[in-house]
Amino acid sequence: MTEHAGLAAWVKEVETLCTPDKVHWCDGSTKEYDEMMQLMVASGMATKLDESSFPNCYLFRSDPSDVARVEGRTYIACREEENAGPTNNWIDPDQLKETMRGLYQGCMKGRTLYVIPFSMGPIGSPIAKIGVQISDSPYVVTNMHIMTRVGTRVLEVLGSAGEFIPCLHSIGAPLEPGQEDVPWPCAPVEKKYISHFPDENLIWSYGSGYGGNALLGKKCLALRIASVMARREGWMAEHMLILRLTNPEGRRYHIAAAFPSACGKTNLAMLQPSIPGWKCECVGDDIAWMKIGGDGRLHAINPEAGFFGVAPGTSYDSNPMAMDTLKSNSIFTNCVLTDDNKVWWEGMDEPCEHGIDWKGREWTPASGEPGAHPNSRFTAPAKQCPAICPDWEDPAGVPIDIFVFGGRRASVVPLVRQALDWDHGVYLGASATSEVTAAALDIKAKLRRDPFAMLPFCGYHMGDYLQHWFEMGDKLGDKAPKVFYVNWFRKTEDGRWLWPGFGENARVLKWMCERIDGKVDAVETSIGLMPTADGLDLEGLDIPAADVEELLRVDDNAWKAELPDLREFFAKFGDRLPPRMQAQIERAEQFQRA
Ligand code: SAT
Ligand code: MN
Repeated sequence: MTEHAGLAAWVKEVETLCTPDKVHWCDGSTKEYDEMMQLMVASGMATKLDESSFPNCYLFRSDPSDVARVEGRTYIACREEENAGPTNNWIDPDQLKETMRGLYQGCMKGRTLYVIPFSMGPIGSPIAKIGVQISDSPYVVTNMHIMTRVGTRVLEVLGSAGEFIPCLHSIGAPLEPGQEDVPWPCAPVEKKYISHFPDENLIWSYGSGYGGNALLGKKCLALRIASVMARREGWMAEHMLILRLTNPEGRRYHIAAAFPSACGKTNLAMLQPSIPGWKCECVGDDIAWMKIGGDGRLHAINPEAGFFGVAPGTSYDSNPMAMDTLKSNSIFTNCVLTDDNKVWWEGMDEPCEHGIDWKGREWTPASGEPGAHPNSRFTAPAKQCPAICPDWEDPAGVPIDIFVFGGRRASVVPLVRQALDWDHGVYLGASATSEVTAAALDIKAKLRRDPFAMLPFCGYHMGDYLQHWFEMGDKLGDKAPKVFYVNWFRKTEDGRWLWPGFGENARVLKWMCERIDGKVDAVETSIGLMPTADGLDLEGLDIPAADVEELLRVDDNAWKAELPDLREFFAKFGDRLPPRMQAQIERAEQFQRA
């Protein structure tokens, strides 16, 4: 319970509206977690995995309709439609609330209402924020235990009048007396709503029990609502991993990097450098909150406490650190259950001959469909990662030296380049583009523009967001991080990878560190500052000189061919496109005309 009158009143109000059978205040304890898991095993929602291979781990199978975020049902309900901008869905807040109140009416009948007090960021950190989620899903409670800091300590920090972000969630599946429950209750897609009311820091989610739709601390609070707060208050909430790189002399560099999905963000966050003497540690794999510190530099915290990672493709080969993290105390959703009660997914080191697929059907490799859903997930405590940075919970955060943007492009975009200056860096982040398919050549692939990897996560007008980036640069001045753009995914015309990726990406990060220390020269080109022929440390790497040349080649004609589409994309922002972005587009056009 709480001494906070505002919180108590809100919980009472929701209880009256949603009419649950019971109310449970979460204390965040291990006992609470274990009891809820036992409850879900008993009800058939969860399967306990083999205790010797996966201690304290559980598998869940969602409803086949409830497997990912629903961007089409996600709303930014600010007062003025204009302020949501062209990249968000908008509904008038009063109207949306009326619709949703209708849905919430009696929606927790037959269920328990859980009150989940949580902190995004180390409890008490000046960068952290407190949220309170109400949910009728025990699956959500256990995931929130891993992904955030839940419990009584949060209520203590909140005190009797502290500020919190109310996050209301229901799976939207009331139980009538005598009605039998299903393993994964949820509402049909046309009744799902993931709603944000940024003018009052409020989140209302209905109808889904999955991932970012339901774990409201993550994308809803830490990105959509926080991005609005950050702009208002002069800080940054970004869809970025955070890592610390230490060189052989012990000098530390902190990197924050944004990539669209399917570009190996989690792998980069847990990179194991191939070059001798260099060490990499993970601070966060998905979200960075950054504030200017007393030293004038930008300091970042990871607001989360766990990893909600895509399972398929994760293996000892691609990401041993993630594999070691998820070995215990983890939750798996929509993976294959093997005959010996372990989990499996496509791309794991060993093949699986027989098991139960994510839909609960018998499965073999001959079944003709993936056994694990492509968006199947692991929820694992960050502190279990062998590469976690010892300072990952430092309330002051880590000082960011370098921003990295990137995307997946088979052609045109070189392995690495440095922005000419801050404004050019903002232009690089804003023009980030990735192939939706893993097709061999760009011509066949569909390109998705995803500025700063924030397209589905920016809680206000993207044009204003770009302006906020420019203004942060003005505030930071010469203490601003240096900006780079990478592409690990270049291919030859016949589809061969040009760059080995994974641990070898440390060579590119090393070049960035040497650039900021002024240790290596760069070549100025029309698209930025490029490594010189011998700029990258390629020692011990078996790669043909011609491939390196191709990886670093600037094809002005190809760049020129992309500019009309980019201009069209930016035109969507209308008169909210910052003049400084306009100037960058014109600069690019001029260069490529010359
Ligand atoms: O489902 S989440 O939003 O938490 C993960 C993702 O889509 O990136
Ligand atoms: Mn993400």
